[in-house]
Amino acid sequence: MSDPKVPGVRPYHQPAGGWGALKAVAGALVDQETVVEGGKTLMRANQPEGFDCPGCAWPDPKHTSSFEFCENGAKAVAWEATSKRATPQVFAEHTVSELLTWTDHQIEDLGRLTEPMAYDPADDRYKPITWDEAFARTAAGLKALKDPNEAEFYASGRASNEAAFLYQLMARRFGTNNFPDCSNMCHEPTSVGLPDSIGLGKGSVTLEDFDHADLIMCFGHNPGTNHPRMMATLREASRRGATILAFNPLKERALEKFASPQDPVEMATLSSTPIASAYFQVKIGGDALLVQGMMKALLAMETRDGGVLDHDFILEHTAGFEAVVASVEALDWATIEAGSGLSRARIEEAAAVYAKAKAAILCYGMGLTQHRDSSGAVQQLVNLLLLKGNIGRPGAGICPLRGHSNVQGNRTVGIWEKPSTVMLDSLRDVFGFEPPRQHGHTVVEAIEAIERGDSKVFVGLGGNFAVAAPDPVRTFAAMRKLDLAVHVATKPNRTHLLVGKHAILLPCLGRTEMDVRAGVRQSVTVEDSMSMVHASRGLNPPASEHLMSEPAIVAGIAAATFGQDPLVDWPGLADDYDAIRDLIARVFPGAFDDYNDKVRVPGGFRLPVGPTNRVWKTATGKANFIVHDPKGGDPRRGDPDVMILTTLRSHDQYNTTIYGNDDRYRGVFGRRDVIFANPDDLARMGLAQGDLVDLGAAFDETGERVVRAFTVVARDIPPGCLAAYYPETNVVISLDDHDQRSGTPAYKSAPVRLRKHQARWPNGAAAATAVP
Ligand SMILES: Nc1nc2c(c(=O)[nH]1)N[C@H]1C(S)=C(S)[C@@H](COP(=O)(O)OP(=O)(O)OC[C@H]3O[C@@H](n4cnc5c(=O)[nH]c(N)nc54)[C@H](O)[C@@H]3O)O[C@H]1N2
Ligand SMILES: Nc1nc2c(c(=O)[nH]1)N[C@H]1C(S)=C(S)[C@@H](COP(=O)(O)OP(=O)(O)OC[C@H]3O[C@@H](n4cnc5c(=O)[nH]c(N)nc54)[C@H](O)[C@@H]3O)O[C@H]1N2
Ligand SMILES: [Mo]
Repeated sequence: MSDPKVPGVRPYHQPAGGWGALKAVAGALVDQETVVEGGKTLMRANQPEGFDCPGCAWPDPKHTSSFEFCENGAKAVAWEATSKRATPQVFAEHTVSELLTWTDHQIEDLGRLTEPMAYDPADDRYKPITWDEAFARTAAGLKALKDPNEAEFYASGRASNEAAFLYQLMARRFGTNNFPDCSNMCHEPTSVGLPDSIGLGKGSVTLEDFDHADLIMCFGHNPGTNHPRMMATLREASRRGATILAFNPLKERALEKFASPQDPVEMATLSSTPIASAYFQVKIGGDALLVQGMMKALLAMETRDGGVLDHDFILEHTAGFEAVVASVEALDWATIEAGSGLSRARIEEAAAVYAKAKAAILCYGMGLTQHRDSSGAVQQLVNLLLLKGNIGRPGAGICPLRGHSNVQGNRTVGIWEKPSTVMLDSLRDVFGFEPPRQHGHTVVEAIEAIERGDSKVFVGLGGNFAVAAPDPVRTFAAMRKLDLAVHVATKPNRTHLLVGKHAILLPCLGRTEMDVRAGVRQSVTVEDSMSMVHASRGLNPPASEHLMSEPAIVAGIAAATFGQDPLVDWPGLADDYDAIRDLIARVFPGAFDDYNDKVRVPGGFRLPVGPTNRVWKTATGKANFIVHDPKGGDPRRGDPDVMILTTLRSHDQYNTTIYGNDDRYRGVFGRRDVIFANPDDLARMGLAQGDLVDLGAAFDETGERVVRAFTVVARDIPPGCLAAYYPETNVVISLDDHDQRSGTPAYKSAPVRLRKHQARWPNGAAAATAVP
């Protein structure tokens, strides 16, 4: 289908993985000038004695091979272990306004930050300051606020449990629950949807379950790129004869076939392992209806043949079965087919495979969670599993694929804008202060509060807040209104450059680096997607002698803010992470008992996960079937000219960090300015592959929110659907379009209009019709 006329776009026929992946590892190390160090460092990623790979949250196998190979893990490690340095001299050479004209890639490519710096508005430059000065200014900014709720404490999920715990303690001691965090843009529908269903906002499976499943269903995730170590697991399952079904609007290469770079035979013979047995190209945002269609088909099979549902499980362990049966039976096939983009026959095919499976795992990622109705969609996935008792027994369960390597751990230790009463009471009892009870802001709410002028100070523990968030028109303008922004970071990025009155940059150690405090080499701990907590120890020398660890930076801010604090020994905690872990164990009894002993065992320990053992901490005491409430609705709002855009990661990026411009498995090389569209749609609109197009937010009255002069590429994608890369297309994502219950932005279902590129995009939604 691909047309050779489009420069940089050509079909990629090889399997995912294979020699392409090995070549890419070498390339990543050379690009970042880390050939020797990076190579050595890689061998220690996700090994019992090394550091936790910052690439993703997929767990480590029990019997790790000598080298857990992963191309994108290699890129993440090389990115951090680079020899490039963003020194004060570099910042002296460029004003902030000038740096803002650079691409995201160029800004981060300056390299690792080396010294604390503060923005000097007189000169429009960041200039070095001492750590003491940096802490004093941060404390002064916080103490100047009338109300602690005028501060926002953002966290991106790379911080360790120790750093995250101190961070939430500092902010709550200060008096706020304003913890917008990357989870709010990512798996919040999991944290909101799953507790009502199964009593815990986390996955129920362990890695071993994948050895016992005979069916694995993959909804809306792209593991070849984003969880490459999962490919080894899927490949094993496939070779064992397990069935893998993929549900995704795009045909992702790694879900079709994969060659293991660790398999000498596949590498020598250029062979590969097929992954998905069947591929279902669901329409963007159509998953909840698709799954209800599968349930409807299962119920019909049960009525006809019997033996499909697990009645004992349903009776003993669940509530709400009859209501869901009634609602699914009331749904007509026409609605299901229109909403899912799949025919009844295909949905029945998927249901028949599921009906036969003895043990099934259901995995899902951002394709499920970033829509207007994602918490509800997640609950439909659980319904499907409950029908056949597929939670809480070997080889079965639900498996949300988390994003950042410790995003799940951050939430566990308290980074949460809606903390439980139990946790707050425990903080009170352990530390002797009354924590704030009022719920805080999510990411979207934080941006709205900053925009209104209600929030005046922003502290960021990692991440690239403004670039990751929707609608830069509003978000960037909001950041410029801040009295003070304080960013703890490893590398510079655009968010740091959106300065308001005052801004401070605090350079920290990365996961790969040695962390010595008070003469002792410290280790930190992290939690993976499957609730395994284990230790991580960096081994590289720090990128600069001035760097501080994240726990020490947080403690430094706290000590400057609270002075001689009778309740928390901040300087003492900064020098002894065992002492931080002892406090975590006291605040979360049961979960973290004997924390320090347990993380000293290689491989660590698993936190209690009720659903794994069929313990349901829900209001009914059972797993709940939940009726789908379709009010999230179709973002098209009845306008036939409106198309739906899903925004994706390329193979050469880590969220807002762009390593390079290739997306090998999708056959795109040297560019990111493409939009994938259905060929029939293009023909209907009088467009051809290779045409320059503009993409505008469909309901934007101002006409400002337009992605201009991108190239359209024909792809096998359902009609009415478009796909393009994040963050370049975030300008068309509205801050108002988010999951109604969790607030997660609808990054994967933006209503847009596509038209031939033209000089001006007409103002006003009514004028902005589709291409004639
Ligand atoms: N190398 C690398 N690794 C990463 C990251 C990275 O950027 N780079 N990011 C990390 C983070 S924070 C996260 S959250 C994860 C993200 O990992 P993923 O969840 O895999 O992330 P995405 O690339 O956003 O793509 C999701 C997939 O959903 C599909 N999709 C889009 N819309 C729909 C839909 O409506 N329905 C269905 N069924 N599918 C849909 C897309 O085609 C795509 O294949 O990866 C983590 N790991
Ligand atoms: N359109 C669209 N938008 C999206 C998404 C999407 O799919 N589509 N996905 C959303 C998702 S799932 C997520 S998780 C967010 C990601 O949002 P964020 O987590 O905020 O973004 P990142 O790009 O991961 O952050 C990169 C920055 O983190 C800093 N950093 C890296 N390592 C460390 C470290 O060890 N310590 C510290 N302190 N800083 C570090 C570096 O300075 C780097 O510039 O984006 C969201 N935005
Ligand atoms: Mo994420």
